[in-house]
Amino acid sequence: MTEIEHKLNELNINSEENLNNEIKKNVFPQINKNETENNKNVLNDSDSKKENSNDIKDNKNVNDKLKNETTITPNNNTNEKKEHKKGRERKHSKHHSKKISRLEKKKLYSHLNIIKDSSLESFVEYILQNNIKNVIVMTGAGISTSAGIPDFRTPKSGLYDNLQQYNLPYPEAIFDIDYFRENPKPFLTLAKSLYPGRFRPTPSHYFIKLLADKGLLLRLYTQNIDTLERISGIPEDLLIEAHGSFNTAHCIGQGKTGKGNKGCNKVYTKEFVRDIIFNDEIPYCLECGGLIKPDIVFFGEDLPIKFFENLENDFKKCDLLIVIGTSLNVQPFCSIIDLVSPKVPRCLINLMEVGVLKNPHHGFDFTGEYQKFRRDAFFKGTCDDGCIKMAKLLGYEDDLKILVN
Ligand code: CNA
Repeated sequence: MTEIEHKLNELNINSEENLNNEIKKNVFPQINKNETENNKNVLNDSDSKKENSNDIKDNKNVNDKLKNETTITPNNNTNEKKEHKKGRERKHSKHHSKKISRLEKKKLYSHLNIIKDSSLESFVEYILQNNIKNVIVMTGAGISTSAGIPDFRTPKSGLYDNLQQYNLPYPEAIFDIDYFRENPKPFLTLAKSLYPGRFRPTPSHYFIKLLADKGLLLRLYTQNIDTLERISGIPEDLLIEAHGSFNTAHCIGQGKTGKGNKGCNKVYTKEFVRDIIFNDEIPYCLECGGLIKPDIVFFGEDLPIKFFENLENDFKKCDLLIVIGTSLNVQPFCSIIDLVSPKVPRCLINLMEVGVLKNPHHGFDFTGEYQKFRRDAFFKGTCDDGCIKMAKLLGYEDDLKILVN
């Protein structure tokens, strides 16, 4: 039974409805910590998630386990036994308490090294030597910055550093559903700068499309809302827009008609909404007068059903995970990297190292110090450089060029 099956069985998760809450409460223990105020199914921004209350307990278990496994066996030479009894006893008890580090253990037992080291080259070597069929790619705003769309958190260029003009009570308010109902203007103004239509997919998007063309892509889980995955031609059934997208919009009520109106859910196209917001007006429902909101998941809203419908099976099947251009700061998305089996290789392509929790079960472990199997690789650089390099190492360089051009 895989780790995820075991976890989900233990939790008795048998309904989709419960999955979101159960994952947050149990599969991702660090989420509990973040959810002091809001216990609903929400997209939860958690800049502080990286501290993990399980660290101490987990590390103790690991050390206990290593201690048992590294016990020195008594020497069989009887004479030596007699002559050096005292000394040996001292030695014996000393060795009993000796703990060897994860790294030392990996030097001794080569099967613990799924990939040789944390380089992209070693990661690709693994792909070439194994029959990889079910790749999951997880992406964030970093794959679209070279298209001209700013991310959230990069200092200076990121959206969070450029919100002064909106006079917000706090930066995240721009994506807060309650704030939007009261004051939709800031989000709609920002939406104009992100709205689909003006931007082209990047080499990173096309690299993922290439994986789909090669029949290797099991699923792309993206946090992005810019629809560039669709434009690159990644088939819709392989795509999960975990935080929604501008592709559609619907009536959420209130608006002109006041708080009593809960909305009629009427669906609108992105073209309908675009024409209105590009005229600096607020889109209202033609049926009930409620506010129309692009189908982007705001803080305080549920993730799309499609995310939960596929999560369990996908991560059970996954035999390779590639994470590109995300700060891994938003829950529950950031924690799903832990759902693949502990032997499945994972690669992060990002400007900076993220998602390292120094924990035997959670987060990345690029140094091989914390988790049982060494399987994580890191390419430090732009998403496009990392994807182009990976394509080259895989022998897909020409195919990628054709797609990009
Ligand atoms: P983020 O928190 O802003 O993190 C982006 C990460 O990408 C950071 O670690 C950066 O260092 C890294 N990065 C930025 N540019 C590059 C580059 N060229 N090459 C390599 N790495 C790079 O954004 P996340 O996606 O992690 O956060 C999730 C939020 C962001 C989701 O809710 C999205 O909806 C939201 N968002 C989406 C878009 C978009 O759709 N393009 C734009 C801005 C924000």
